[in-house]
Amino acid sequence: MKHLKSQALFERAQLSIPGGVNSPVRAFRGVGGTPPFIVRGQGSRIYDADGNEYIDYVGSWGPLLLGHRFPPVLEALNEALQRGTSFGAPTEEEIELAELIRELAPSIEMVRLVNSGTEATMSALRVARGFTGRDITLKFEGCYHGHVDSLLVKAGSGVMTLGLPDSPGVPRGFSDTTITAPFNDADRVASIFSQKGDSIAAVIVEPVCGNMGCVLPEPGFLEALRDITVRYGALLILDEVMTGFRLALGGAQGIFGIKPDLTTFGKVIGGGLPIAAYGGRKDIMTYVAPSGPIYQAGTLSGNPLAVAGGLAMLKYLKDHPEVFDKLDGFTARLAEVTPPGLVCNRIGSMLTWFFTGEPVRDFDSAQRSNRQRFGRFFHFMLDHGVYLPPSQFESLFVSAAHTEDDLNRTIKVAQEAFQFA
Ligand code: KE4
Repeated sequence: MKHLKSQALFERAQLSIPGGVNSPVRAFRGVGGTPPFIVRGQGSRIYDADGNEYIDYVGSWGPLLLGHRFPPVLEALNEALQRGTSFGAPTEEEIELAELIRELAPSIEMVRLVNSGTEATMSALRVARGFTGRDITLKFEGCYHGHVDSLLVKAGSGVMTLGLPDSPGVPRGFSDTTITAPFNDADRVASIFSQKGDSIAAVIVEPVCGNMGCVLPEPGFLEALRDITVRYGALLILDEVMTGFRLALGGAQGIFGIKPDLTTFGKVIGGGLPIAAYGGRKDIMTYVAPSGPIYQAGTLSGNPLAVAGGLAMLKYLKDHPEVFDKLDGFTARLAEVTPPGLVCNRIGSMLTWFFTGEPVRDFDSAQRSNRQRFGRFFHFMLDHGVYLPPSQFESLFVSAAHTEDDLNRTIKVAQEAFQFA
């Protein structure tokens, strides 16, 4: 494959944009090489500046559950565009989207729309602290909740990919308010609560991790978090920015039967437009300004175009729940390609191939994967037209736009790529 145009664009981009990208993980630092500059997408495919075509398993890092340029989303956007792009005033469509989120995710009694997953988790934490009057947050190593100052502590995703211990610029006072524990370690959580439980405002967790690669909760882990937060009067925040409306209509909380106090959403609910949300118990959410004293705001929150995209996505998923079974079956067949000696974690349309022989159940075991082998695997796949997330510590995403042909080609290339890597 030729990449001359992308190489020239990447060099030019680095003169004006840090690392040449507007989000670090896009720079291919985790796998080396030059990121293709994408010019368009259609269904399951993306096309780069050199005319190369790829089967896309990144899907904009999760939003494109229904593929690129999904017609109902495009139609909704075009219709909204005829009426304007932004008003900074309430609209009926924001009510519709809030009502639909409440209908599909029963733990949500009230919801506030924001513009990114980071904004959603940052706001949810502030609400948890304000509601409980406590300052401490418990998060899990390898979980990533956006670039919120206090959560950039042993975070996953790009932080893990770049091997950054944490991020400079986060004042000690912020990181001191965050305690971390290994994912799937309920005993450690219990020990932390026995010492500090009365000062913990919230536990925030990805119910299924996607940001250290795909790592599932072991039986009883999420239930243990629910029990202990109730016992100590702390809030349980499920960060479903990635899993929400991707793993199931009701998200991971529906699959695992966990009722959190607050939930954050993003990605899928915007259908590729910048939108996210946080919400949950009404008695908590009424503390949010202007109904309560906890301040949170946003110029473009509830933006009409983003809301139109989100409504089209969620309405389609509500009317076509069979999509989730298709995604699960498709991804299961991908998992069957995993060669002996390697690990594949997957659930629904999320999957990660780990280049390790041991089970991957937390940050430490994920870290022991062979990044060099993953890099070789990644580039073999890319050179053969299969575009995976450029990091061992991310999850790939299957979309409803992927076809039998996509699957068969991906399986064929992956079998060769595993041999090569
Ligand atoms: P954003 O601020 O990037 O919209 O969302 C942050 C976020 C919060 N919570 C979870 C569980 C997330 O996965 C994310 C963002 N996910 C990464 C991919 N692992 C976004 C990709 C990127 O940083 O460019």
